Amino acid sequence: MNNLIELYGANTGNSIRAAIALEEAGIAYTARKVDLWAHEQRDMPYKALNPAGKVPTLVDHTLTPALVVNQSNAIIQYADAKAPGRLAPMLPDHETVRVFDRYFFFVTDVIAPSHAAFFLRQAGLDDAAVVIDKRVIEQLIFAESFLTEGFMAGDSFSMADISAFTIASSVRDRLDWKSHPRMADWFRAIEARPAVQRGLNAFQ
Ligand SMILES: N[C@@H](CCC(=O)N[C@@H](CS)C(=O)NCC(=O)O)C(=O)O
Repeated sequence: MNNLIELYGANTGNSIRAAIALEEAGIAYTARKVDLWAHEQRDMPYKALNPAGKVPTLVDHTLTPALVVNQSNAIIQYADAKAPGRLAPMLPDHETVRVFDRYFFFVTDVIAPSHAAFFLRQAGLDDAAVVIDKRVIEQLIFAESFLTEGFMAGDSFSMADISAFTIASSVRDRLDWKSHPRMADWFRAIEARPAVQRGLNAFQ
């Protein structure tokens, strides 16, 4: 618990991704639950912190003025900057670049289309959503080829595993795990990490 760093969020992939990053980086914070069903994200006082009315939001009161971060992936990069070496290698070398390369693969090629499919489904455009969902699964399965050294970007846990894990969790019922044993082993190993478990439970 640390009231100096607050993470506002709900039990959704975007918030959990941010919580896992803080946990894995060893950054103390207080989780503040935002009730999406009660539309708290769209009302004051939360909306003053996040004008888009979305979760998560991180507030770091150790800085003056307080630092406010609204994007889950920017929170991951904040955690990496604050605790160097935990979510990506410290040196700007080949390994570091590979971590960012893989991390952005999940952010832009898997998570972003998954959000698009969600909005299409909400708009009743189910056929279009199915096409995008199929692409999400295909891209995720392609990522099994990244797992040559055990993790998504080499032989150590990194932010690439965080982004991959939250999106894989959200489609876990639609993945043919038996046909992708390396992916299944990786998923089990990431899910079993104590910091990941704490992040998964941050907004329960
Ligand atoms: N790109 C943002 C997306 C945030 C987002 O879409 N959050 C959803 C929950 S997963 C939300 O707050 N939805 C509530 C709403 O739209 O009212 C991020 O990665 O943080």
